[in-house]
Amino acid sequence: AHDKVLVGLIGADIQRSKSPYLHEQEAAAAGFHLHYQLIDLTRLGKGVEALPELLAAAEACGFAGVNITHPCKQAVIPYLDELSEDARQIGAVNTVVFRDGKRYGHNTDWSGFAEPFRRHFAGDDLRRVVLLGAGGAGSAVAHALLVAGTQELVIVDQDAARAAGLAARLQGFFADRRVSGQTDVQQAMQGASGLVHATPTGMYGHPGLPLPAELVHGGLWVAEVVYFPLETELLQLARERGCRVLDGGGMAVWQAVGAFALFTGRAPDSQRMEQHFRSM
Ligand code: SKM
Repeated sequence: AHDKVLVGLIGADIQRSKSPYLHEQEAAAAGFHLHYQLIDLTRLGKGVEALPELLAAAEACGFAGVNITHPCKQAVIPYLDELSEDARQIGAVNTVVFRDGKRYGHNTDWSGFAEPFRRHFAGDDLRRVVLLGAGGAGSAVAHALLVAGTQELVIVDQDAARAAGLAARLQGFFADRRVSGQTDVQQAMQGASGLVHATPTGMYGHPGLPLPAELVHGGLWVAEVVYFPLETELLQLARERGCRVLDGGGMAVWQAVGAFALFTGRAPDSQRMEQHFRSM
């Protein structure tokens, strides 16, 4: 095929995104041309209100689809024709496919977390999992943790209403589990079997630990969503304490694996994409 596949990313402040490289390298390795265009609201001096105009422009230009990131993952929903069941449950979209004049919304963030999680922590204790962060990444990860079989999920967020709201929403879809919201991390961690971190703390520009160090002990498994840097303060501490750990790189790669397949209709080589990612 001599056609070039056009895809992109709509969001604010996205100049450091690794998506262009990940998608373009994978297409090149698979023997076709793909261009991944950053459509950066910050650069354009626009806000989420520009979404309908930017979606229409991408569609008119023949894009196969676009990824959607902060702050547009919820705002994009009214402009779509159809939503996948998982995107509907999560209430957020990170991948829009344009096909036959229609816009289809998907969420590959949750599957992006679920796949490396399944590979890495297969058979680990899912009795009581604490999730830090009820924002965009947190919502997708919470869904993934319940799909993976978590019995009791405790969602901690400084914003009590946000934690409780996400918990109530998910409880409705997973009636046989226990899902609760909480602001007190110390209380949440009592009896926890695993810990997942989905707040910005630990990212470049937001240094620090997302919970008191004394709450991290060797009996926990610890999964991180932050991937910039890959080795966060939390992961360093968890390793020192003897925890089994999973870094945020897996989710970053696997959300792209899912989006690439949706955009192009071809299954990418996930191992090759992971190698590309880790060599960046
Ligand atoms: O959900 C992903 C999105 O698909 C791509 C992205 C990026 O390139 O920064 C971040 C996440 O929101």
